[in-house]
Amino acid sequence: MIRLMLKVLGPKTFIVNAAGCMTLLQTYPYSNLKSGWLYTAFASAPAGAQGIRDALDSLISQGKARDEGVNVLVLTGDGGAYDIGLQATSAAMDRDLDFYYLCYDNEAYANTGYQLSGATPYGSWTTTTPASERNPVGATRKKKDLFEIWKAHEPAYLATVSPSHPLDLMKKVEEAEARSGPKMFIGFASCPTGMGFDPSQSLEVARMAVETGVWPLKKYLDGKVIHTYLPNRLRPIEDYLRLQKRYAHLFEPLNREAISFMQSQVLLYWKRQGIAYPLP
Ligand SMILES: Cc1ncc(C[n+]2csc(CCOP(=O)(O)OP(=O)(O)O)c2C)c(N)n1
Repeated sequence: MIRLMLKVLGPKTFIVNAAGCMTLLQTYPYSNLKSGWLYTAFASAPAGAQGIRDALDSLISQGKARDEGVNVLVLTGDGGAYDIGLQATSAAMDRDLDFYYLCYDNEAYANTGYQLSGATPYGSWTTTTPASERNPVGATRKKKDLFEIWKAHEPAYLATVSPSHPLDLMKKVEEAEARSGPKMFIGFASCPTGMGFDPSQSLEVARMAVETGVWPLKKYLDGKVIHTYLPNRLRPIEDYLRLQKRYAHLFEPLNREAISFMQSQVLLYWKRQGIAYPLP
């Protein structure tokens, strides 16, 4: 997703990163990116982005730097976006900061061993929600709806993306480019280590998240939410769950009740969008 995004935005993109797996893309003084990079404290990436944007604008207005159209991009995991950095993100959106934000959502605090985050869905194993006799489900809370939380701020652009749908992703970034203000992206991030599958299945897992309706592809602009990809019919949620070890406890022994609940939640989401998919 980062590669696709940077293909559109170009190397003149300054990345501001909070602690997480992607921090390891840069090990000072080495870099595998052409972009600039600022590593901030966990909760403050959007505040760091404000600093970079202001510094650039100030240098340009003083004639000390040429305006080369440098973009500022915040890159954080879901722990950073949904939880610890939510306040800083809200404030940056409130100030109408002109920046991009990619939350790569692997649905847990992955870098520290896959602990429960606000993005962890019901039924997922994490190291802090292990399935047990007392709690055979794993995580028992609903995933926070970050799209709706961000949407309430009315950012210039907001979209969900998936690496399994690269053209959808790139088109959205292109569309966002034409706008000034907060340009917010939430991307499904397959995590082989935490979710539990072979890395070669990463795209398959991401695609299945979309085809089961678990990960809707949508955008919000000019006051409207538009779904950018509608599966003809939904694949059963089991097809998605069975690919990942984090859901293995739901099948051994079979927990029909939990799986049916998860399926009903997916259908409910789409029903609320005005799309009545039949039970797959
Ligand atoms: C204030 C603070 N608390 C805890 C940590 C330890 N820490 C480093 S990365 C990380 C997990 C980040 O999770 P997420 O934002 O979901 O990104 P991911 O690890 O999934 O890439 C944590 C807890 C930290 N760096 N700073």
